[in-house]
Amino acid sequence: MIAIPVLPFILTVDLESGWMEPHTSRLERRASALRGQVADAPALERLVADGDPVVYEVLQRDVPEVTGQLICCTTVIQAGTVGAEYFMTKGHYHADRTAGEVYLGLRGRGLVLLQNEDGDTEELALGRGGLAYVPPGWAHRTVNTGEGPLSFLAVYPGQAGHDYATIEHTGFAHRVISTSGGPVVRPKEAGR
Ligand code: M6P
Ligand code: ZN
Repeated sequence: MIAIPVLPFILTVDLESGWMEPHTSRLERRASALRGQVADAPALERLVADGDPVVYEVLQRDVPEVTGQLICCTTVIQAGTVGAEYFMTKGHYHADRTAGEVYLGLRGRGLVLLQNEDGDTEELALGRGGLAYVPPGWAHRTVNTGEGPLSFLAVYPGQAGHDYATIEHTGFAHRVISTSGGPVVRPKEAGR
């Protein structure tokens, strides 16, 4: 494949809202996109029936999805819960397991859940100014544990691709639950 040349460009990222200009794509994921991923499926179906709210959106400046390019995007996850489980991204491995990623926290508070195919798991607290490093081969999901939107900038290799199927099949090993004492990370097997 011959890569289309990309000229240098500058993007403006609003450090509060995460809004990126000029973006060339905008992806919205609604509650229904989390089907099969949450502990409380009936709570999710109530949310879907009640208007299927946007849980998060991704603004991106597209570049060719090839080695050497860097994809830059911002994600804004709304505050909220499905049952007791905080709003979160679907999460994915990169189809190219040699591709890592960095997240720079802009606004709000959250956790990045990570796991690899050897069964290792990690969680990273993400807040304004925090840079979360996702090594190659680690699935990653971001959870908004705050009371307002969580926004962050992501940069990852052009050829990375998104593999959703592998992690949908196994699920993430941990859930992040809202309790009276604050956010708690629980093993998935513990249910709600
Ligand atoms: C970050 C990046 C994107 C990803 C987005 C939403 O911005 O990791 O590549 O698309 O979060 O996450 P997901 O693709 O898991 O829905
Ligand atoms: Zn990624």
